[in-house]
Amino acid sequence: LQLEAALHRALDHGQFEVHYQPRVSLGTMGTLGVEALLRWDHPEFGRVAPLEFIPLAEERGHIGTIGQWVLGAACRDVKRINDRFGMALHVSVNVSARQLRSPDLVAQVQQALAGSGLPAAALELELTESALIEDLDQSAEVLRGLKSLGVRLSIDDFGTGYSSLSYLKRFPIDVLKLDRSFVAESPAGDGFVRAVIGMAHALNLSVVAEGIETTGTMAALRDAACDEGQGYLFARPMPLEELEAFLADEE
Ligand code: G
Ligand code: G
Ligand code: MN
Ligand code: NA
Repeated sequence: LQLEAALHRALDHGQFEVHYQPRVSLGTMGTLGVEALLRWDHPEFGRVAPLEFIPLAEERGHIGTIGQWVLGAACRDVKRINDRFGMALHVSVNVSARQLRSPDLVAQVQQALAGSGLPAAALELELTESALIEDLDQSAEVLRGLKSLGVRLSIDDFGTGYSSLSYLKRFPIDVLKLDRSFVAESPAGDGFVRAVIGMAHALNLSVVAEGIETTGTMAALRDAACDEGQGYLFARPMPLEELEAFLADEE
């Protein structure tokens, strides 16, 4: 209850910050983009985990306002980085089930792009399989609206749910993100991982492996033709200033 009241005021009190985790090409090892991950630091409760406050925000109807703020901040920050470094990084923003059900999502995304000047092709929205299959017809309609703006769409946490690829026939998905449990449990490069990557490629999807922590895992995924990686081996999620230092180092 206390947490809910605090969450209600968090935006106005400037307690949210977007952190960014690099996504790296397994071919060139260069950074291609970043995932936006929301952080909440409360003066009393300290750092509250997204796994705790995102469900609360969804339940209490705050996710729309928070989600819009994240979209705006992420587009603005990455536009600034691209201008400053002469790069063309993309940014991925997580979209929860309730956001996907909202009639405002397409307009919010359009507004974040227009307000920042970030090209639509540089924005990716991460959706989960479970959110998509809640209502297949409504999801299909929202996804069509999002695609007509020119943004990219990815399936997040792949390997944790049904892990069906069949719905990809009806949805315009561009990227498959393998969940870190899937990456950790399947000895990378085993038949299962290879089959999923092969199927994704046959469907013209690009594949990102999450949660890469060791060079062994990275090498095996690269051998399995996985396109990109994300994980502590490359970098942790970090504030904007640290990301700028990270990119400056990389140059
Ligand atoms: O860094 P990590 O603990 O941050 O993130 C945990 C989970 O919280 C992620 O799986 C992600 O799906 C979710 N999450 C992080 N930031 C956001 C956000 O801005 N919006 C939504 N909807 N979920 C987020
Ligand atoms: O949205 P999603 O569930 O995919 O969010 C990714 C989560 O994974 C975030 O909480 C992020 O902080 C976390 N993460 C990113 N890289 C690693 C990693 O290499 N190891 C572990 N354990 N967690 C990671
Ligand atoms: Mn994600
Ligand atoms: Na994931």
